[in-house]
Amino acid sequence: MPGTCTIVIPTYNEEKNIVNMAKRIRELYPNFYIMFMDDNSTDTSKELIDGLNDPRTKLVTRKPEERGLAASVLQGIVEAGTDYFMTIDCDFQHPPEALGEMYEKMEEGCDLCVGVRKDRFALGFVRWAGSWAFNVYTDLYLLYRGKRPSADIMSGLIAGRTDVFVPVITENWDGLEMKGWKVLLDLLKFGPSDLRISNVMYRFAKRAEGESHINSRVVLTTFDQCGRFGKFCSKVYKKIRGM
Ligand SMILES: Nc1nc2c(ncn2[C@@H]2O[C@H](COP(=O)(O)OP(=O)(O)OP(=O)(O)O)[C@@H](O)[C@H]2O)c(=O)[nH]1
Ligand SMILES: [Mg+2]
Repeated sequence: MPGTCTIVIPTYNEEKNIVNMAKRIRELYPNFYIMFMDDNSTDTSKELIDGLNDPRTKLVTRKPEERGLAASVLQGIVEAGTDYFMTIDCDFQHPPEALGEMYEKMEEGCDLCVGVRKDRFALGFVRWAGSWAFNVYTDLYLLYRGKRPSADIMSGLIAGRTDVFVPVITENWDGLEMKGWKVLLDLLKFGPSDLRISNVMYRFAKRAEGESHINSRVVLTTFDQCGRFGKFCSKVYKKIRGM
């Protein structure tokens, strides 16, 4: 029997994209479940999803005191209840078409499949350079811990087996970075060292509609995920930026 799959989508004020995303996924993958993990958006996201009346699509309104992109994704994975989970942003920077190839990789028997951006320059030079430097840094950190590195640690497009990762998440809940953005780093850091990992290349696009929520805290939280030296870097970064 083919594996069941839930697409977990973190959202905050995505009313301009949310219906298009739900409809596109439904068009491409009639059997997948869709879970929007919404951090109390102040726009009409909830009404729009309710209005779709799709039994396989739901919007979960999260507790306000637990707000966080990573926390939303981690909760979604735990609550998915299917064989596989996949995560994708709601702004079409990740192409929903890539999910099909990732699903095939999961069916072939891998534990984790990572969407790897093949055109990271589209982010602009500064973000490309930052992303590259972080990748090298986190790879070294993961290797030091005896864990598998990743070709694109900053990727938010990932798929995994729930039977592998739900225990990883629930058993390490207190050590996970909830306010951060880089869930993949924690899944690799706390996951088994012999994970079977596949990559799928994809073209990273510009945000379709609406506003970006990224800010310099992403740098801090990612450093915070990387042990004592990472926390030290985070302090230095805060001092430099006067935060
Ligand atoms: N649940 C939840 N989702 C969030 C939060 N902040 C952002 N998101 C969602 O996470 C996804 C990625 O956020 P973006 O603002 O696009 O961040 P980004 O892609 O790193 O940055 P850009 O490249 O500038 O778009 C989107 O689907 C957002 O709606 C949050 O605090 N909680
Ligand atoms: Mg985005």
